[in-house]
Amino acid sequence: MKRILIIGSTGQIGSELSVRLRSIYGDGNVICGYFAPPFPEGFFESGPTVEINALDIDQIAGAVKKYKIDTIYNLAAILSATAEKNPKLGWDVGVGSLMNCLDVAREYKCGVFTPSSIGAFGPNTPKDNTPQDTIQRPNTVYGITKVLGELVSDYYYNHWQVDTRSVRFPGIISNVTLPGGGTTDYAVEIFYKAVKGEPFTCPVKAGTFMDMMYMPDALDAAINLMEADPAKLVHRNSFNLTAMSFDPEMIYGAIKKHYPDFRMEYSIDPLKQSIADSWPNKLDDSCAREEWGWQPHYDLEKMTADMILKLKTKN
Ligand code: AKB
Repeated sequence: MKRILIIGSTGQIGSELSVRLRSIYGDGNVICGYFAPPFPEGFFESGPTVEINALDIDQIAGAVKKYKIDTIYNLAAILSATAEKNPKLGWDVGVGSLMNCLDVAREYKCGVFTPSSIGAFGPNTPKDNTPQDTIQRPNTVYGITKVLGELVSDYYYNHWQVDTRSVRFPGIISNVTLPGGGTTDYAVEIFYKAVKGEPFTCPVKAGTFMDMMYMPDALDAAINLMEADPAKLVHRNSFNLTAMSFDPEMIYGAIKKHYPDFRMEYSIDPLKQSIADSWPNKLDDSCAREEWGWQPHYDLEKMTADMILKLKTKN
């Protein structure tokens, strides 16, 4: 049975990944590292927790040693728009937390999962059916840290056999914990407004296509990659992934099928628009499909129905 440490377990992905991992590997085998509130309901009662600042290598090493960890999910992140506003913080967290995890993993022989992103691509990357291996010259701090993360993770695997694995997540849409400071966050926020019966102001233009994914598929991706037969992995850091690609008009249209009176207007955020314009429209994720059986279950319509159902139940 795996012994897992999640760093950043209270964030958008961590708060749901921790529940899923505990249902698979047992509550006591998944240690939730936390840094700052807010804490999900029942967080401290549902299994072991440990306070960890991802920039403090001793805290990570201490937890790995104490709990006999063999797998680290490193989810500490400053998302793209926030990192552009505070590049030093973006750089420190994006690079520092990963380097700490890799060094601890090397010493204690752990596997490491790290999310990369569609942000690892840049304006001169092919925009449609973006290949697995292609030009990566991002022009954001977030993207630069993601490319560095991919390369250094491969380095630790090739030189020291650290079992590093990673996916390039698209925008993740979820109904438990809100994301914060991302360029794709609008695709989450729009649902909260629709369910409340309020109009939505979209920060990116019609015609801005980005890859997206519903949280249950994102959790499957992380877990299935970490369970994949290493002999079948040609790539490691990092796999292209997608589940759907849409622009604001398409998600608006999908929501309007449930709420015909819902209204969306545009007020363009120049920073988010410029980041979105530098990212691909749609990735080619065939390597993930071939090497470890990646298969998303939610398209735009199915995700929209489920998001609305879950948010209505929450309100
Ligand atoms: C962001 O928008 O910064 C993230 C991402 C796509 O990596 N959601």
